[in-house]
Amino acid sequence: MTYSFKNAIIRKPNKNIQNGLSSQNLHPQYEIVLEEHSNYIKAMEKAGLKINLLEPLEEYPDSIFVEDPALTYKSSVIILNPFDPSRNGERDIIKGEIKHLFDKMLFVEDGFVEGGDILNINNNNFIIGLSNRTNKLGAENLSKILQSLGAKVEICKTPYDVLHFKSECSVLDDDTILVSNKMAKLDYLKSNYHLIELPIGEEGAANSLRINDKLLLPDGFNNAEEMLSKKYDIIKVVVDEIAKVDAGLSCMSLRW
Ligand code: CIR
Repeated sequence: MTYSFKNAIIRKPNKNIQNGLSSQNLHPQYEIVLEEHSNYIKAMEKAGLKINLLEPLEEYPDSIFVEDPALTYKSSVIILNPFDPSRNGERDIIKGEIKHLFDKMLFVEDGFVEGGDILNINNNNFIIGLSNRTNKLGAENLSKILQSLGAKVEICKTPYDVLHFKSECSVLDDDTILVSNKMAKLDYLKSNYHLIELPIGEEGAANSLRINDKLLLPDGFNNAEEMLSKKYDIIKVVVDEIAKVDAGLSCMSLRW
């Protein structure tokens, strides 16, 4: 099952988070981010995860978003290649910090690919979304690595105005994906999976996190909550401050 996890890697926020990349030029306050982050960790623990906490990296404002420089798959970890120069160096640091947690470490050497553009659907099928952060070369190189580990991979396009493929979709069950209305239009998703579409205005809820028997849902999306609480045991997590740097629930951890 894609959502059956025991462990997570999370990095403590750094005081420079106010200088993180932000499409709206917003600057989150460190103290508020810290509070949101601490509640995020509590929610992950409640969902049954053991947390491996990494130290903050002041020189990398976006480094709490550990999902982007690495990808876990089975007992392996693949070190990716973040596109933005302000983030690329994160890969060289995280590889030394997490190596001991996995049996095998593999590397995407050429082309750019960020974890936010990679959707693991049922531990067998991956979608890599081409975006402003993930290019064809990076996606193809990652695809080769994943295939060598036994996975099937489809390379799709992230809608042009969505930062990462997973900014607006997430796995709910092995064949069910929660999507924004934009993502619901993608042919590959439509024809292969059962999609649950969120109402317009609640796109942010699509970056939810199914972990074991819980569904972590960003706070503030009432329709999404009402819809999903019929089937899922929801933990609401406030990410309003972190959202100022275009981030949500999935990007703050690596799960396996
Ligand atoms: C960035 O633009 O790289 C960060 N401010 C946000 C990264 C969010 N990551 C993700 O959705 N996987």
